[in-house]
Amino acid sequence: MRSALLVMAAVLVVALAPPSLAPPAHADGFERVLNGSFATGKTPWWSSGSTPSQVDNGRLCADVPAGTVNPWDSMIGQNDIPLEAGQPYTLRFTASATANVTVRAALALAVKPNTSMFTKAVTIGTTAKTFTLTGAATIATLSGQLGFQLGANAGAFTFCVDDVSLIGGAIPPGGGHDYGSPVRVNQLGYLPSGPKQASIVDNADRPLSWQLKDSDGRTVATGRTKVQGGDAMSGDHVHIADFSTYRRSGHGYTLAVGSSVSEPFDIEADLYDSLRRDSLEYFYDNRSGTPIEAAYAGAAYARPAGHIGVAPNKGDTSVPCLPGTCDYSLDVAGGWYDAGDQGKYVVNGGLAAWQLMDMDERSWGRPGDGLLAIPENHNGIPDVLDESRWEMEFLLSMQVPAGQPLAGMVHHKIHDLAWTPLPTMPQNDPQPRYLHPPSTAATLNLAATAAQCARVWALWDTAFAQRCLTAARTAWQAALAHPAIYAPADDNVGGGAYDDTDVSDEFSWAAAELYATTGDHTYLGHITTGITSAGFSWRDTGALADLTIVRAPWRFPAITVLKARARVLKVADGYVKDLKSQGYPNPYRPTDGQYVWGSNSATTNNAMIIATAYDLTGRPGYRDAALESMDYLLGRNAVNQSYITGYGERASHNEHNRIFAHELDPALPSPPAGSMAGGPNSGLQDPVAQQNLPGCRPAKCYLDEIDSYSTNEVAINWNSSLAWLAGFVDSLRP
Ligand code: 9MR
Repeated sequence: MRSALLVMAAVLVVALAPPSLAPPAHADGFERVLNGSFATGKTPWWSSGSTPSQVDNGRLCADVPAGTVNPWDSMIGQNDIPLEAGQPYTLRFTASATANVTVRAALALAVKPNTSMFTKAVTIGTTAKTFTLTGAATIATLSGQLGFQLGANAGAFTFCVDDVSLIGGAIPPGGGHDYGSPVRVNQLGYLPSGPKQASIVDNADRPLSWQLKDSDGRTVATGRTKVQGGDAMSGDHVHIADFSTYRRSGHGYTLAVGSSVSEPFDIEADLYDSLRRDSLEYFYDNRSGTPIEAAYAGAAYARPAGHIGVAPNKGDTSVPCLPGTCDYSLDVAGGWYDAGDQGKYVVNGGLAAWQLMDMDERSWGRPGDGLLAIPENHNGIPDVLDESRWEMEFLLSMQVPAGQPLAGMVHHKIHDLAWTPLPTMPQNDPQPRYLHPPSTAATLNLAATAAQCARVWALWDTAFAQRCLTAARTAWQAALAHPAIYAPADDNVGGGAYDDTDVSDEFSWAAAELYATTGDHTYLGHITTGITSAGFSWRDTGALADLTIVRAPWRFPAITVLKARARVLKVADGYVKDLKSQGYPNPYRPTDGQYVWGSNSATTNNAMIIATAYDLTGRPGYRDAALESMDYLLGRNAVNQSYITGYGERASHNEHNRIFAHELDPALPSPPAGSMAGGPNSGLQDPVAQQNLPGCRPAKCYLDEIDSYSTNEVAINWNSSLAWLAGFVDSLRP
């Protein structure tokens, strides 16, 4: 049967027709190619390294070199095409070349073992012709590849293609998602003394009966749901079951509604103990410039040091500026890799380091040393400070040295010249890396975090604290002298842009940190921002001024503290209301109805503000909302997904990452336990999302696929926020 299918798949019909003919009979199927007319440029089409390609007169044209041996030595193509096993597909395209050549159109698996579904040779001449080829897919995958193999022809030539279409499949684009049980719970579990709720997708407009069952299937509690109703962000009609009064610890509970049963969960006081450690140990696994040792990370995550100036690496011990921008090099080894890429960015690294240092300041150095599996865990210093110092040292190294133009300013970022493929281990990255020009935002980020560093390290290492303070003051002065140097939005090849053209919030945050550390009144007048319902992110840091004020209130004038406190509570109240107003307990409810890139970090950052309100007031409503935010992240959501690797039955594990690229190479691990996926994103900025999520409601715009970088990346500033929240909920233990 299998071989019969394969034979059928190989039988292809080739028809030649002029481009103007009416649509063929297959037009009732679904289009699977993105931008087949090249109307929006080249993306997401690619060409192999030897084959430069560009859009020319609305066609994609590739310059094929002479002398290639195999057809696949020179290619253009498109990946991330969803294919269904056994379904017929019709490929249609119009092509011409500067010589008479043989070209193979191939539908294959883009990932190992690169199985071919069909490959057909056609002869292309100098006059444009339209070709129609049909065949069947043999494998169900979201990682299909349509490729034009241009190699193994005699001389060099140019090949141009237009109006590419691949029609087929039964699942409509955006459909076919299996979200499992309609009964959605925190798949890790609940605290015995905490709120315990489930969200149930059901169209009934009357309450439904629920049963809480223990691991033996015995019913231990029953009740009726509350009809929450239509949920705007997911489009689901949702009921809520509340079993908070059940407080007995145990493993393997389930919640049943009718014939539907939830994923299993625990009720335990130490529920968050391992998550608070795993979410912090994520940073060790992402350290640059040092070997990652099996003794700490586990054998699967051990790897040689990346970017320490050893071939094929071209960084990071002596990194030059982008040509023409300055004429020195800096040793910027160390720090954490940002995300799925191996760039290092000051504004993002700064926020992540800030959140870790804030964890320490919140807990007064407890629980301290020995918490984490990292090399510094027996040095008498809190591990969370040790880990944040790994980044802090890198941030300090990005400051322009004295005597150079723009001295005291801070380089915005350092990253590869071009994007590397997935997977790429850091020690194998052959790309040249450059320092990108200083920006005011990066400079103020260093001013803020280095001032905080001076404060938290004063107790442990006065020399380091002093180094941080000097750097912070120098950066502040440099930013005042150069208040409007912005990182450009289009500097996004080989690394992210992290562009920001409003730094009034960074000035305010840095001033708050500098004042908190020094008590120097010159900074006070520069604190101009207060927290608003917009929350905070790497780009919008104004709210952090208020968080610093309420963190160290004795360092600020009483009236400043009173006002900051009132603002924090007001914003937290709004988030609690947002959480309660939704079918799934998310403290993030964007007013424009669109989820941002990294929406899960909006959830955790907003939950951090709610948790801060709890620290300030002790009101149980804030504690419960912070816990329920964890419910959302761990599975009580529109896609029944735990967004945290290693936690929950349906947990994300294919996040976009060059190191932990298990989905592409089974020999590599998935991201380590305690990694948080970016989460649903209305923007659909990557081809996998565009292929599989068109029309998605905001809370459902998510795919656990490695190529979906706009919904499923990991990042240091997201994990720092998760770590903060995990530390908070764990600290609620009696
Ligand atoms: O987190 C960033 C998000 O706010 C932006 O919208 C997005 C596009 O510019 O970039 C995100 O940051 C990415 C960065 O540019 C490169 N490294 C991976 C980051 C996470 O996706």
